[in-house]
Amino acid sequence: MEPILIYGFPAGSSMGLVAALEWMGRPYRLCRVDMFGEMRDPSYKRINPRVETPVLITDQGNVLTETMAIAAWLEARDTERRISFDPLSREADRMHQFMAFINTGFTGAFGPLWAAMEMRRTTPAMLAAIKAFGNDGVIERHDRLEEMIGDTQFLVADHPTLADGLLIGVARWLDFHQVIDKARWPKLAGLRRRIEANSAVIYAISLETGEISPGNGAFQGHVDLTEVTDRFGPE
Ligand SMILES: N[C@@H](CCC(=O)N[C@@H](CS)C(=O)NCC(=O)O)C(=O)O
Repeated sequence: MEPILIYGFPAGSSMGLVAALEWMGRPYRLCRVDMFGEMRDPSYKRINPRVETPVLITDQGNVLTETMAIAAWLEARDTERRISFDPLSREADRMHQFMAFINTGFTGAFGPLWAAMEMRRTTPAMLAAIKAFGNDGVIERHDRLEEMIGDTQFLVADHPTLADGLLIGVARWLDFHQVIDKARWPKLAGLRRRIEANSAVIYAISLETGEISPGNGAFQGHVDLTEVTDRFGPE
C-alpha cells in the first residue's frame, strides 16, 4: 500500500510534509483532519494518543507519529536524494540541524500564542501577558534562525529539502498570530518567498483549504479519517 499522511487544518505544520511528499515524487495518500473538529473525537486517540497531527501510516500499515520520525522515515526512502542528502555528508548534518531547531525551539515558541488563542477562562491582563511572552519568544527564535541562514537559495541547497518543508509549515504562524512584520528578517523573508512560490507548496496549501488539486501525479487521493482509524488504529 502507499503511505498515508494525516495532515491537519487550519494552518497545520504538516503542510510542509505534504510538500515534501510531492518533492519526493513517490505514490502517497492523504487524510485531511479538522484539528478543531474531528481530531477532538475520542476515536482519534487510537491513531495518536497525544491528539496531534501529523501522523504517517507507513507502507506496512504501521502508525508513526512525530514530525521528526516521519521526516526520518521519508529520508530513509529518498534514495534519489530529492529531499535529503547522503547521510554521511555535511549537507545532511546541516539539514538535520535546521530540522531539529525548527521542530523544537522555533515551533515551541509559538506555544503560548496558540494557548492564548484557545484559552476560555482568563482575564484581559493575563491574556496580554501570555501574548507578550509568546511574541518575545517567537521574535527571539526568528533572530536566531536569521543568523543560521546561509547563502543558498533554500535552507541547505539551491533546491528545497525536508528542512524547507518543516520550516514553511510553521513559519507562516508569524503572520497568523500577527506577531510582527516578517521584513524584520530579510534572509528569512526571501527564503519564505521562494518556498511559498514553489508549486508543491502552493499545492499543499490548496489542499489545506479544501481544494481538490491533482499535484504532480504522486498523490493517489484522500482517505477518510474513519477508514484510517478503523483499519490502522489498535482495537
Ligand atoms: N511533537 C509533535 C507536535 C505536533 C503538533 O504540535 N501538531 C499540532 C498541529 S501543527 C497539533 O496537532 N496541535 C493540536 C493541539 O495541540 O491541540 C510533532 O513534532 O509532530
